[in-house]
Amino acid sequence: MSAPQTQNAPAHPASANAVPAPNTERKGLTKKEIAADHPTWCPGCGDFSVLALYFKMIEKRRLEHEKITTISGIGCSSRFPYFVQAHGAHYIHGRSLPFASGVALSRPDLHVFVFGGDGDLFSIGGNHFTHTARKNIKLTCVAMDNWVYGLTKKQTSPTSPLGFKSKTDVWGAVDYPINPMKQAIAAGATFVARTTHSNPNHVLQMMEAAMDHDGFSFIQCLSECVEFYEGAFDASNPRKGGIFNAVPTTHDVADEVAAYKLADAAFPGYFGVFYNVTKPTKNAKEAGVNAAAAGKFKGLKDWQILQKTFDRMK
Ligand SMILES: Cc1ncc(C[n+]2csc(CCOP(=O)(O)OP(=O)(O)O)c2C)c(N)n1
Ligand code: SF4
Ligand SMILES: [Mg+2]
Repeated sequence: MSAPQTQNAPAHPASANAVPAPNTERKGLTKKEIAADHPTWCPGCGDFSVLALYFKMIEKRRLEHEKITTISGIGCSSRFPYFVQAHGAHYIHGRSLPFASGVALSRPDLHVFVFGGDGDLFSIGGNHFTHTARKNIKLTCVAMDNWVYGLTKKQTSPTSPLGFKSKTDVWGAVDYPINPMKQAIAAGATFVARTTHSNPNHVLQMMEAAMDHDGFSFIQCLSECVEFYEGAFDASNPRKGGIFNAVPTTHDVADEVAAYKLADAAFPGYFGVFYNVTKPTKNAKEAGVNAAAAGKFKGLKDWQILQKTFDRMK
């Protein structure tokens, strides 16, 4: 039986991390209050759209500054946290996910968002992507995929198509690109969705659904680099003569093989939720381990627990 594509699987009962509750006491934040520095992206860059929709989601869901964290690596897209007036970190290239995992596991009251580029998440950070997904750590990871290294001025990225001419492949890329959707499904991500900067309502819908998911949620968001890969995504944009194919309503989001088949469609492919299942998160499992350990050491001070541990090692 197929489920509606935007329907979220119910939260796991043992979940340690909650979806941030909408703030009902304080005045909701406005875009003006959430926006920090003026974005330094090139005029027309797709990244503006992703940022605008993130602001919109914070406004719409009445999230508080202190209940979200925005984390990134390095790249044009990874400048993201600079532009958000909330807690966050612009971390090391490719290392946003391990940093974000630490935040998510130690602060169950927050929702952690990671924004990164195709190079950041799938080249230097590819290993971290796989392991964060398989551990099902509750956070949302948005890959702002422009099929190129933008910040460093046009090198081939892991998602650049065959034949793409860049500074590292002057005669055209010869390496087969990776497919982020297949990569995420195969790695064990429990929520996998695809969207594009040129469809703002859809970006917002996917971000909200990802945030509501209890587990590792991944969104591939096509985000055009107008400077180094102009027109890359025209075939997916009806305003440029392309076609925006929504995931068929008959698609079963709990069917991993069906999700993989959707991911295999040739560009422009499909947009929407490909995969959405509920599995215990690492957050919930670790909380269980911690609670069991705390029960054993009831009434003891921290130094006494430490002493006991050292004594056991003798
Ligand atoms: C450890 C390390 N290696 C390489 C770099 C150089 N570098 C910075 S950003 C980047 C790639 C950016 O591409 P992507 O992640 O796709 O982001 P975009 O700029 O396209 O948004 C590279 C190779 C770096 N800053 N640190
Ligand atoms: S170089 Fe490309 S990705 Fe970077 S800000 Fe400019 S348009 Fe955007
Ligand atoms: Mg890129």
